Amino acid sequence: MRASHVVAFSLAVPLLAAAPAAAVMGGTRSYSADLHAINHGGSGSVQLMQHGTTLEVDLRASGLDDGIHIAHIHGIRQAESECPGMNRDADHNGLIDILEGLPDYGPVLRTLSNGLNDRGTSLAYTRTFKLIDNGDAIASLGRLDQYAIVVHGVDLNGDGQANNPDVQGDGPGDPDDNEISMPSLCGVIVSR
Ligand SMILES: [Cu+2]
Repeated sequence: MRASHVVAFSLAVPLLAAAPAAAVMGGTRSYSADLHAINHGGSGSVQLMQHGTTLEVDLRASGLDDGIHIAHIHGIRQAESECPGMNRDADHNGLIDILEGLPDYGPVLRTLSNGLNDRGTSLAYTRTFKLIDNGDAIASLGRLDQYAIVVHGVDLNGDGQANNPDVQGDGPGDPDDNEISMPSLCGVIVSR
């Protein structure tokens, strides 16, 4: 895959400027999300521990199509972030692509994946992110239970790998045939 495809994917989902937020007080907040299949199969769960400005994320998933699986926290601050249903399939191709799902889960707020290196039919990682909420207008996420987690990567051409950003060869700008950005799992973050 050419690097330009990754750039195009990133630019397709611009980070919205978040509204100024109250600073997070001390202590630890715990959250979780059950991940459900959007397009093909699979399931998973995510545990999130927020200690001040540090976020520890433990993500488990299985039953995915083999290939590249990028994961993000999606959302719009102080708006309800949910997971899309098939009613979002605007072009009636039987898939909810990344743009069709945006009204529900919102834009990318935080990338959880390790570049394009999270691959396979299952995922299992624990990662720590610093300065996840440093109180300024851009980086502040506030409470995480207003967001959703989306795992991407669906094998659309049946070659056994979710790795092609332009299956139809009509240019990478159209998300309806992008195996890498195609959502595979989505889960709403809740407090626990
Ligand atoms: Cu995403």
